Amino acid sequence: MMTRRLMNWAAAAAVALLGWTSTPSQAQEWRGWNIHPPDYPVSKGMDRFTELVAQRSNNRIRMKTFHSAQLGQQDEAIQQMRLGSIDFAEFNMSGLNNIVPSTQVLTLPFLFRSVAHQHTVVDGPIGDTVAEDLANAGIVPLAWYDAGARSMYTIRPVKVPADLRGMKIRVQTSDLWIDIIKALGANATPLPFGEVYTSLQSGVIDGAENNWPSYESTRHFEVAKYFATTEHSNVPEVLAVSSLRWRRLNQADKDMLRAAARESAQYQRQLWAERERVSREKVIAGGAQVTDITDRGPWQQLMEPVYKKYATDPRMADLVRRIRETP
Ligand code: GTR
Repeated sequence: MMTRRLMNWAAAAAVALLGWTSTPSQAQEWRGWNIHPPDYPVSKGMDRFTELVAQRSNNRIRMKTFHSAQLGQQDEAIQQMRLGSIDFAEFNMSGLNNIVPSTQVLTLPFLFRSVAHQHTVVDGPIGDTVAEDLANAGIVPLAWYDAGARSMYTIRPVKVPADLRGMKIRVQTSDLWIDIIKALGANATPLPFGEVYTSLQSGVIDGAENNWPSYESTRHFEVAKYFATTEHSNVPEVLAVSSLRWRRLNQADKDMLRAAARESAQYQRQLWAERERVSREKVIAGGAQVTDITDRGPWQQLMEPVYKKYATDPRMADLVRRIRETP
């Protein structure tokens, strides 16, 4: 039987060992995933984050972000984060919908009333709840990034939902997104982001949906020039760390990383608002035909079955209610 003294010694040794695995002096190299090119607001936000962390850790935590999906497409990157072969990343909630159900709530169509409303929700207790669920799935969110409103763009003009009927619309890997597109009367085709341009070109799909900056940076406007401002979802994004990496950090490093991520999010949000305007101008100059949807009522009404399927489970219904009640 262990004596009390021996037990104390064993506990102290365990604590020392834990401390050793995260000794402050040990240099660490972190690999980061990003889907966007280096000049995109997300990329600049991530660069700001890694600079702040390098400064504040005296170069002990050295992070390198591989921009432009160099480490693979989104679905692979999510798996790699959960396995710890990618240490940090910036993800849109849509790709996480099938893995962490509460992310579906933040993806639901026509839910957020404004950018300010969305910031209050994600930066508050509701955002924390979703973040906790993500952390339990191996992805620890540190800060929420903006991704604006997503709209439809197609190879033929779309003014009312009926115009979409029978069209093949690209979606991310998400059952919720498949159901949103179905509810609009179109056919959903899940495809990686990096395959959308050629799929539009070859006729595999007739359209996709995204925000102004992605429509512009990917040059999708060259092959699907009709953009209808449906603004059907304001699904946000997170800057996150693999939980395998996170668990090995001491509290001081965790606090430092969180603060740096939040500062980078402030910067990313400023860049985002500006880039939305610039991208809109660029695509119009490049030949995009914009249909301004002024009455979103008919689009919104079609989303009833989506809410029935995804927002009636008591936990989801409660989150939706709390989001709606958030001023
Ligand atoms: C972009 C988003 C990416 C990815 C992409 C897509 O707007 O920033 O993370 O979700 O859309 O549609 O695959």
